[in-house]
Amino acid sequence: MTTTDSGTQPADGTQAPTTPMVGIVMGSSSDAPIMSAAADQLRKLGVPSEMRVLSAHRTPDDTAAYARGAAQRGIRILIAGAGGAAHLPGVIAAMTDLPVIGVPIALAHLDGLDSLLSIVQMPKGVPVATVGVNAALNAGLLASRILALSDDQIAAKLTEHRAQQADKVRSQDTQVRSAHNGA
Ligand code: RP5
Repeated sequence: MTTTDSGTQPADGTQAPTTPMVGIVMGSSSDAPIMSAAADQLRKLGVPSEMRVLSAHRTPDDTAAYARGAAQRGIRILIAGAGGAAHLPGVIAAMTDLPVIGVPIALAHLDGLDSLLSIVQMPKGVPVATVGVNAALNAGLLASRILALSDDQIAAKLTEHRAQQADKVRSQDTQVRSAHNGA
């Protein structure tokens, strides 16, 4: 699946580039309800992405092929989510020089602590930038911030996003103050 922001298409009818810049991978389709938040956030910021189910344990050869070929296909950042013995982000980081963002997924047992520790405690020399448990939205934002260093359009959308976020909190502040302080 490739997702792009149709709102960024030029008015002259030409197609904006849709080559995925971010690869979103997950260990099982059961992770998709969480990981789709990364794709949604990227789409809102006009960042094309692709999604794959690849398992470090169950399809190790496919995972290796994907990790080794991603940079050559134009992927700039990888977001990898997995739960339990969550080795997918680390295994991918071992096979590419692209930045890898890990998303620990909470499963039925251990509340995601197992996934978090599996992803965050990487050995020296093989970094994975780990976001919070189930925090796929933040993974999408972090990937966008990295891309924005060399892309003015993404940078502008991020600035707008942060301003909208601030507006929401200010409006909450107004409501709470009015309800509790009578002001
Ligand atoms: C992990 O095992 C996957 O990332 C998923 O979070 C978990 C459970 O997978 P399924 O049993 O739902 O396929 O590898």
